[in-house]
Amino acid sequence: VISMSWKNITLTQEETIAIVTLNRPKVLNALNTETLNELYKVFTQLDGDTGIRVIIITGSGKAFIAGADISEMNTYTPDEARAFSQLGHKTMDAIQNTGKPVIAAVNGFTLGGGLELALACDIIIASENAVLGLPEVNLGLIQGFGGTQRLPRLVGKARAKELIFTGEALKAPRAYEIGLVNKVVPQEDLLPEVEKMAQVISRKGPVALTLAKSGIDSGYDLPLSDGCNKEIVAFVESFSSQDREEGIKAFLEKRKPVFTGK
Ligand code: DAK
Repeated sequence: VISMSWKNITLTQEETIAIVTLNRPKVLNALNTETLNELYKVFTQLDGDTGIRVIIITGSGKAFIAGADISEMNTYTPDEARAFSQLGHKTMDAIQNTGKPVIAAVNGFTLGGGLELALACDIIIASENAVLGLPEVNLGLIQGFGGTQRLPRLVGKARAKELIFTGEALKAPRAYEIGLVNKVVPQEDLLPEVEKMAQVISRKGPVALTLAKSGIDSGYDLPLSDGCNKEIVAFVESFSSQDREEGIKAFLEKRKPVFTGK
């Protein structure tokens, strides 16, 4: 991992897994401009780091992220609001579009921009005490970091409208029932469980993971036949990789593969 000092986040590495932790616990890790800029930079760096196979994002203290920073937004002019929303989208896109799987380990309040950030990740695992919602209407706002687009794609239009119109937050078990989170685990098991899943994923072929991720994401909005055509192209690409050569060779030689991500 390229080491750099960050003000609002910390970056640690365990083997090939990077853990990005939001670290402004005094304001429940609220996302201000500086934090979004740091997240954008760290995800861009991790994307280019061949030593990293999986990225985990979590929050320090009693929140994952309690939303965009309300005190910073308080004084925004419409132009500043546009710039802030664009920075947020750029950051969420950097998270969604990295070729590496990203798991959100949501450990408490996951509200507003915090849930929008989790929605840009590939998988969300929640602790039992997590609370997830989009409360922007309480502030007379709508979502600014992709929530009106990513939430309906994940849980369906009617459920997304209910959550966005009422602003009511869901407890983790209900979030699991509607497919918003992949799994709910006891609070003390959250990071160990997420790391376990990250380790499983980190042993798979990196080229295949990248192609599978972009295939699912880019195909999702297309007609089925167009998505399937994209799959053919991606299959050929995986077939042409050294990872595929090694993966099949290792299977036939009854040993574990050593993938290089090439
Ligand atoms: N921003 C800034 N500070 C926050 C914050 C936030 N989102 N959430 C909490 N804090 C601060 C609190 O002000 C408090 O600071 P002090 O009073 O100690 O100085 C500290 O964190 C601890 O919070 P509490 O004392 O309130 O803690 P509690 O356990 O009592 O309550 C809570 C936790 C999460 C229920 C409560 O803090 C809360 O309701 N927070 C606000 C949650 C919320 O409404 N989040 C959504 C934010 S809106 C857009 C771009 C983006 C967005 C929209 C538009 N455009 C550019 C158009 C996105 C909007 C949002 O995310």
